[in-house]
Amino acid sequence: MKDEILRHLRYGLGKDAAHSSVYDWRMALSRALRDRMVDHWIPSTQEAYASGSKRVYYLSMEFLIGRLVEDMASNLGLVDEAKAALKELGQDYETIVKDEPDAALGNGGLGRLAACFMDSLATLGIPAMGYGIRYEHGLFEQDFVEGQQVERPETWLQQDHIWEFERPEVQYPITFGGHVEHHDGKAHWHPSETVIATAFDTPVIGWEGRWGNTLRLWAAMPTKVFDLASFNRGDYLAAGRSEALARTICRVLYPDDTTETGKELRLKQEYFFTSASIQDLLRRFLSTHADIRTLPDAAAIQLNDTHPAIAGPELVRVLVDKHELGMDEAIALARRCLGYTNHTLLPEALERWPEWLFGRVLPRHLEIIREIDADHLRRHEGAPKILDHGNVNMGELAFIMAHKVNGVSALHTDLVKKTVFNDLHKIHPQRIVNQTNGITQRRWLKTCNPALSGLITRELGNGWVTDLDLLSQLKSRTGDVAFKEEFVAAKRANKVRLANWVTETMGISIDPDAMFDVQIKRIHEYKRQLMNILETVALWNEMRAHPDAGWTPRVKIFGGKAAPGYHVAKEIIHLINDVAAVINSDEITKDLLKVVYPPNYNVTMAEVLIPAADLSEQISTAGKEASGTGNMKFALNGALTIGTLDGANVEIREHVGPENFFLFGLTAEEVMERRTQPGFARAAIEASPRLQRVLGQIVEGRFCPQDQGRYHGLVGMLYDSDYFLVTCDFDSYYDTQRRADEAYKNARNWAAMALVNTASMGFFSSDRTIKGYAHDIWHVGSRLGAGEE
Ligand code: 26V
Repeated sequence: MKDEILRHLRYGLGKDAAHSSVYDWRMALSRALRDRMVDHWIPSTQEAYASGSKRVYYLSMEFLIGRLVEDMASNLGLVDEAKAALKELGQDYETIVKDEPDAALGNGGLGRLAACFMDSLATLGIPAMGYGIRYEHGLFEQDFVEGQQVERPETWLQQDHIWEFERPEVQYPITFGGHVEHHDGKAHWHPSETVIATAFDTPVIGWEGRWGNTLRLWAAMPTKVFDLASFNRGDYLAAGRSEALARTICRVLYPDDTTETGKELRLKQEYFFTSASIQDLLRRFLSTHADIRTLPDAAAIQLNDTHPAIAGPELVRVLVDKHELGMDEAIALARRCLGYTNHTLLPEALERWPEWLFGRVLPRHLEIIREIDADHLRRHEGAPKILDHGNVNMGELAFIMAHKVNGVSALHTDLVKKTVFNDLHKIHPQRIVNQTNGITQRRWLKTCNPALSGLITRELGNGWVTDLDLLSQLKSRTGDVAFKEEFVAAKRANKVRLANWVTETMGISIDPDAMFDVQIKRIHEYKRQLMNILETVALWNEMRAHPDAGWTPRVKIFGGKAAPGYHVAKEIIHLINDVAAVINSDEITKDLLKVVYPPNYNVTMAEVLIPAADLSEQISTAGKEASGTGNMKFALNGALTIGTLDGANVEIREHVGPENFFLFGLTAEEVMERRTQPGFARAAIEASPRLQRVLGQIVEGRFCPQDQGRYHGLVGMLYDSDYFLVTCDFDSYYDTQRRADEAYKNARNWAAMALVNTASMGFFSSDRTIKGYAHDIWHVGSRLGAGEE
């Protein structure tokens, strides 16, 4: 390893060791690791190709992969070797690891899920390819200026993305606009714009390098650098048009995961990566198969939400316009390839395109969608339509074009059947299935929490790394005082690590023996960070009134970004920061309560916060969080959950047992019922003197004396509408927090509950999730050991 690092330093980077920076060392180390990856990757790729086995194509607009050095070193079993080699070279492994930018090609849960799935697919030896976009700028970086969020562009590609291989030979034209002519019984699309999609491949190597898959991200290039003919004609704009489109199409990840639907560039991004992926998988298929009708035996295409839903019409277009299949046959064939995962019920996040816009960008696809609607209506009278009220409904399109549709937790799948897709579910009662989300324990325990994972491996061996159910053996250890002490010591070490980081980066000192209470996720009204900060103020009031009442000291930790255009979410951020400033400078409560909100929450920060958490905040309005995956990461790392019966919380509680979970709040059914009662919010506030007081303080400007009206709108909204029922759940949330306080005082018992949480998380491995998809939806198997067959 040492020689390899030096070789890359010298011949890859043109540097000598004496004059190398941390960056140079990281590049050299990464290159050395990548070489080893390739040694696993190429045989897997060859095997998949030679065996002709069915492949999974996971189409996702987002892959939130974070840093890769540690993951790659860990999966290859090279961590110790790398550390030792660097040490001999006078370099520190940790420093080098920290130099890597966090690849943030996603917004949140949906993108991180895709990254966990890639790890599990490779570990399970399932031939698969992830397809996405190589954004030049990932999710914006967040800063706080006087407590308010400001966004800065993210620039990860200003450094070499060391893991990828550019594939200039893999290129496809992607066309937009123009018009369609019909003659000789055929459709001819004459597009007005073209860009070239070109591939960049990152190897994804599973545990112990047993199998390797590819994450193929598409970048856009102009067709010709310069259209000389147009230029000479004096058409200067046309000469640069393809160049301009190519430059914008992969420029930036859309940072809004709810409202920013209906933007033309977004539609072009979606079609760009979907069409490239479909062309690519068809080329691969046709290089070894003669009959296009056997495509479903070779390709399972999974749509991560509706963003790639244009895959249905695109596949039909190629089958009909190029391969001359009949429309009905093409639709049926495409359906056998496609699966669709729904990730949200929020109406504002369901994609709809105005028909006029859609037809302008993709005229041929609009015709095909009309045919799909007609075909479906012929078979199912009165069925919901894709084209409705002047809109193209991408949810209906994905549903109708998929042979299986899945929700991401038991409750969510149930609600998908009862609400958004109720009518379609009645027509196709077998189509909707559940695949509860999962997380990869390789990143979310093994690498991010060496203290705990080392202890577990010492006790159980390392089988849990690929079989998380083995953790259940830890359940018998809840009475083992010595083991529990080590379990607690691991948590404490992680808390000290976090406390030091908070002091260094924010200048706030926090006590590692206080309860670390953490809410990290995108800022959204339905996730109710607002309820958390209101509860914080209520607790502070009580602490000030009775400072000697034997309080459990707490550190309230927040992390998360708001979409740049989401005004209310930004107000909530501002309020949290205003409250933090006042509470953190209060002499009376200084040993009892702190509020910490480090800016720029991302995957890397999660890897530090989650192992250090005692209490995990999963407090969404019931029925709104499709699954959640942070909830699983916390429980795996031995945090207890305070949460509602929402998303996967329901299943987490079943697995850990109700006595090891702090449940509160209305159920999804009660939520719907309560909303029908006029004035429910005002009534809830009037019934809660505690909440009234907190809201009064905020309105009076207690936390913003220089700008007293700042939160009038926010508080007014709670009185008048409160769609997410913060007011209704407030008291039960407050009381449950105090139950958590009491429980925390009994350190032994808390440790036992925490241990049961860790021990019960086997089900939430993304390995289990992927096996579910492979069996129920994709009908693919593992190639592990297949070489010796
Ligand atoms: C929607 C849109 C709309 C157009 C602009 C860009 C954009 C980006 C993302 C989305 C989809 C958001 C849906 C989502 O992230 N759902 C989350 O999925 C997680 C994985 O299944 C799940 O754990 C979370 O509960 C769910 O909120």
